[in-house]
Amino acid sequence: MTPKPALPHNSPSIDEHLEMHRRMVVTRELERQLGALHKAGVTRGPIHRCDGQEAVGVGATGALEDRDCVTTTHRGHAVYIGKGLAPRRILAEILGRETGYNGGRAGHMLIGSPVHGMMGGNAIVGASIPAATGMALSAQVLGEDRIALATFGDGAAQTGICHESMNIAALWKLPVVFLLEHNEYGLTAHASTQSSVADLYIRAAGHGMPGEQIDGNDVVAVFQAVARAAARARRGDGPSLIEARTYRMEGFSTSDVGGYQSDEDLARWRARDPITLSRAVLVEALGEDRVMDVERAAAETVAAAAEAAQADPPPHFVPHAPSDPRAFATEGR
Ligand SMILES: Cc1ncc(C[n+]2csc(CCOP(=O)(O)OP(=O)(O)O)c2C)c(N)n1
Repeated sequence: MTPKPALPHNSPSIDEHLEMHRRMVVTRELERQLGALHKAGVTRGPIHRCDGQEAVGVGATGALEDRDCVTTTHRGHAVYIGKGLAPRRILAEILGRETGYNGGRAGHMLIGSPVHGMMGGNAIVGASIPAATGMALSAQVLGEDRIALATFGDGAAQTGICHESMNIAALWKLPVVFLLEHNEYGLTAHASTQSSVADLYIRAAGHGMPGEQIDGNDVVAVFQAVARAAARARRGDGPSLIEARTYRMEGFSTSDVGGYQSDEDLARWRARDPITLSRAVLVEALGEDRVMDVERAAAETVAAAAEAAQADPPPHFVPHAPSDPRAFATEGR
């Protein structure tokens, strides 16, 4: 039997770390802008913010190649930014403008950009998991050198389709990484009311694949874990499950009135803010000025993007023939 090549070095360079830091700050600023735009009545429908969870989506996508495919959930802004989508076009999409990635028709939960390997957020809980599994099957069948990564929440981890996907991925050694973003809540229900076990990574053993639990607020730890799992998938050794422990710092969505998260938990996790943790390491290595410059530029980019996107035109609707029943469905909107 040919010996397996040694694992590549899995740590990000300091420049890669700085770029992930920048992307986390962009994501945080995006969330703040969206919160303000929602309050001002500029956005339609609820928005699911990922404040405090930026390290998961950004660190994971930082460890992938551009050609790799990613699926995400209703809370996917960090994944969009991590995969290289532009804040201006994300905001335009959320504001329902023609310049958005999907012509202003996707809203904030369903943004996709196949050229970036961003194969879509998904509002159906659990649905990002079989979608990525299918993309991994496609890569395997076509002999293409790319892997798929599914991000999903602890609520989604309780769905049947999650286990069906993991079972077939492990059986067929599909090149997929299952990244469980455990933020302790599904809607307003704490994870302890939804799962028979507290540590969800142990379920990997039941499917015969490696599983590990990591600090989801440490962007370098997320990068390293996903890099290891991606290398395994690329070697043809099959899937892995990574449980990234983090915490949801805002409500379930902008419609959430809150009151069910304890002040102690919020304070404990606020002290472990992923951007603060990352900044400390970077300031030590690169000096405060360099890091602050990057953060300032990131905030300016998002502020300018929000302004520009609001001035963009609405989607161009093609009128339907009067006999087309869809014409009635859009009447009066
Ligand atoms: C199949 C399905 N069931 C229920 C819902 C309603 N719903 C939307 S988000 C959510 C909770 C999801 O929790 P989790 O997977 O932990 O993600 P989080 O919101 O914490 O990021 C539920 C039940 C849905 N969108 N789809």
